[in-house]
Amino acid sequence: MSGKPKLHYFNGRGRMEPIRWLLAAAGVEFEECFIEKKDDLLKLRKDGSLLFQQVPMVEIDGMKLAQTRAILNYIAGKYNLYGKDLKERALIDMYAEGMMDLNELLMSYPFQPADKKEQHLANALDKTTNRYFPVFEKVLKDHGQDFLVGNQFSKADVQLLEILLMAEEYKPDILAKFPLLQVIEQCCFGFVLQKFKARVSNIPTIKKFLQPGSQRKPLPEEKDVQKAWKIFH
Ligand code: IBG
Repeated sequence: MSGKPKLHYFNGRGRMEPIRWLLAAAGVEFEECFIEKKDDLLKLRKDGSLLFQQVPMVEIDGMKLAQTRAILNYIAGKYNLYGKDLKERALIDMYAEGMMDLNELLMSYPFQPADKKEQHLANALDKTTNRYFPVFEKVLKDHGQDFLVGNQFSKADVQLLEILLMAEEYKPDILAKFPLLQVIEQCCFGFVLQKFKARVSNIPTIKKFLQPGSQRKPLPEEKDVQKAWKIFH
């Protein structure tokens, strides 16, 4: 066995993508075992490999871990991306959970039925702009540090960059909007997040993951949605 973590999921973003991001950020090489058809999923279930009969599943350090958040937390703890004490961990969890909620909204857009897609995207982008991004903008602006928690790179920073880039895929100018009130208050909405994006994108492990040919997955196309649908439903 290679000793590298082995990721079991389909060949697309879905719920595995934040795990790929976090491992890449930690500089950990990983293998991927793609579920191509329903039978592959059924085989894992039959093996007893899936605790709740679901993926993502990650083989790491002799365990078969299920549940996205548990997997992320294990990786974050192991690679020192989870704060220095309980209070920092609580902040990281709080921010990361907000990002998971937003991630769920954005990531599930391609999987919506045709007649619900437009409304789903409008709602997701409204929440992105008016609920979630201002929180992270304010946190960074208020403490003036480079990273969200404890002036130290953590899993919250990795998840924030992933989601900033995903939101930009849907709305390229999402960080460049200046709501009127904020202009009057001379508070440049998006500016702090843009700087954060540039800074974190330049961390060597992340820079590498952002290069073409990495294990980062693209936005799903309709054919990918159909394929995933057949496997999981
Ligand atoms: N709480 C679990 C986690 O976070 O790991 C949920 C896991 C989950 O829903 N897994 C799906 C699954 O295995 C695949 S991701 N379904 C089979 C079953 O029987 O429940 C599905 C998904 C895709 C794209 I694909 C976007 C969002 C979800």
